[in-house]
Amino acid sequence: MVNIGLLGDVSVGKTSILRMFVRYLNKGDIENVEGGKKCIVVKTDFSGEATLPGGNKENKLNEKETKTIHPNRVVFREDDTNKAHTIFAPGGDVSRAVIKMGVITISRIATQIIAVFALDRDIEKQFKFFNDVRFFPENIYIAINKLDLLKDDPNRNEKLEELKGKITDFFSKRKINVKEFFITCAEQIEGFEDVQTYNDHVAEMILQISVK
Ligand SMILES: Nc1nc2c(ncn2[C@@H]2O[C@H](COP(=O)(O)OP(=O)(O)OP(=O)(O)O)[C@@H](O)[C@H]2O)c(=O)[nH]1
Ligand SMILES: [Mg+2]
Repeated sequence: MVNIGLLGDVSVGKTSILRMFVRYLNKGDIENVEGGKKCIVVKTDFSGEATLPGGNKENKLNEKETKTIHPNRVVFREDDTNKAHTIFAPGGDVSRAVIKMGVITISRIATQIIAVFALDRDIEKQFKFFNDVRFFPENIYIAINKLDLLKDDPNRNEKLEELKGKITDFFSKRKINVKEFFITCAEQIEGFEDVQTYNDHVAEMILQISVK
């Protein structure tokens, strides 16, 4: 049994990653990804999601419509071994005490942590979130999400490598080792040619970390 915690700053896509994973399980697509196998959703809890007022749906992906107050949770089971795993995704707005409580709780009960970063937000601000998290395992995983935002960028690989370097440095100062980077897209973005590949990475990441 693995408890995975998805941690990261506001709006980096933690809840979207979790929803994407559930979609792969519900549709059976989880069997077709790299390292895939049949898994069943046991339980989902997205009840801690609050709708924000004034959500204008026109520019859906840039307009935040919901925010996680109480941690989202998904329990799933591997069909062959019957092992169950839980994924938790607390909110990122730690300026709210109730959300911060969720982050602290999950950071303590998680046996594996995925630190989620997004390509559309200032990296220093995203690091600041992690300064408030005190309990960390020695080894963590990193998801760099919203890869679609670099879809037409000729310097995509250089930018990713630079970001990976900064993230590795940041955590190594706290004696935390980055085990692996996953580059993801947690939404079904129209007009993004490689969307399937990077959606698949969401499923592959969670599967790889839990099924070991
Ligand atoms: N373009 C793009 N948008 C994304 C991606 N993943 C998530 N989003 C969008 O980013 C916004 C925030 O997503 P959430 O999943 O709610 O982020 P979160 O990290 O759970 O936010 P909090 O829980 O409030 O901290 C939403 O509008 C999502 O549609 C992605 O891969 N690409
Ligand atoms: Mg969320």
